[in-house]
This record gives sequence, C-alpha cells and structure tokens, in this order.
Amino acid sequence: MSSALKVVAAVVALGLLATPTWAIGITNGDFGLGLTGWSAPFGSVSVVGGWAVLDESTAITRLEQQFVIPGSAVSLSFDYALVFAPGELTGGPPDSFTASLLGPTPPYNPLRSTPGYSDFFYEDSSGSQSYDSSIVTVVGSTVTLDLSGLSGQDALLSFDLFGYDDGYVAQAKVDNVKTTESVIPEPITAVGISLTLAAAGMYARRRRS
Ligand SMILES: [Ca+2]
Repeated sequence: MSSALKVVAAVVALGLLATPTWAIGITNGDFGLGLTGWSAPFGSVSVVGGWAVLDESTAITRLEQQFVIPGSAVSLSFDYALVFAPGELTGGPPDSFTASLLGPTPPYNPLRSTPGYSDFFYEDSSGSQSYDSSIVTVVGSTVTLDLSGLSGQDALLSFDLFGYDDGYVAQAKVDNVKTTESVIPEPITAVGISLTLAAAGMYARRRRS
C-alpha cells in the first residue's frame, strides 16, 4: 500500500470510528437470522416460526432497529398479527401495539406519525386502529408507510407492545419488515425501441425509394 493510500485508509478508519454508521435499509427484516440487526431494550422478544414475537411480559415490550432510509425508498412495510388470550386481571386500558418511525437520537422526534401521536400505526385489544390514511395503508395484515421526502435520513423503527390489566395476555407478531424502492422506468429500453422503430422506418423508406 502506498503512503497516500495509507493516509486515505487512516482517514476512512477515523471516520468510521467517529460517526456511528447504520446499514442502509432494514437488516434481517424476515427474522431469518433470529434477532440479528434488531434490539429489544424492554420486555420479552423472541423469534418463533419466522416471526418476531413481542410478549406482554412487562408494561412495554419493544423491538427496534436503527437504519438509514435508502435513497430510492418510497415506502416501509411490515406484516403483523396480534393475539389476545383471555386470562388476566381486568379493569385497565386495552393492550396496544404501535409502530413508530423516529429520529434515532434524543428527543426521538417522529419522522412520520399520526397527528398528535408519536406512532404511525396503532391497534389495541378492542380491535380499534388508528393511523393517518394519507401516509399509511393497511391491507389485511400488511401495513405500509409512505417514506416520501425521507431519503438518506437516519431513522429508528420501533414496534411496541403496551400491556395492561385488560383481561387479555397480548402477543404481537411482526414479519417481513422492508423498504420498497421506486420502480425506475427504463429510458434505455424506451430509447432502444424508438431507435429500432426509427431504423425500421428508414429501412422501409429506403425500400420504397
Ligand atoms: Ca393485557
């Protein structure tokens, strides 16, 4: 390695040490590698049958991942399932599941959310859902969040299960967490077609002449 290259390598190494760098896009969003890439700072989270499972073990069970929103990402989506098994004290508010997209450092301001809340998706044990339909679509068990304008930003994706004495023991399951990138039209192919058509036209004209 030349001395110039060594200097470059040292600068790059220092840069890596100085600033935390997160992966671009979601890592291990299908949980095929267990909880690799994810952290579970509160409560009990495990991987069962290919799903990340948040159990109502404490007041808050959380599964989160820091990542960089890809430059061409247009949306973030995940599959979820909520299970509420009878058999608990009653009298409290309903257990609830939320998904949030936050800035990755304090004060963790939401990057996208339901107005007045920090999450972009909410569902509780009464079956009540809350989300802003201008940024979130829910089709069956798949939730999709619009990421327009957030390209390249550092983000913290957080799934939370809030447990209360509502008569049910809750479980929230999450799978297939991913960002989807825009489908870029193929100008080269379009140009290729028009060139081919132009060439065919020229050929036809030449035959007529
Ligand atoms: Ca409960």
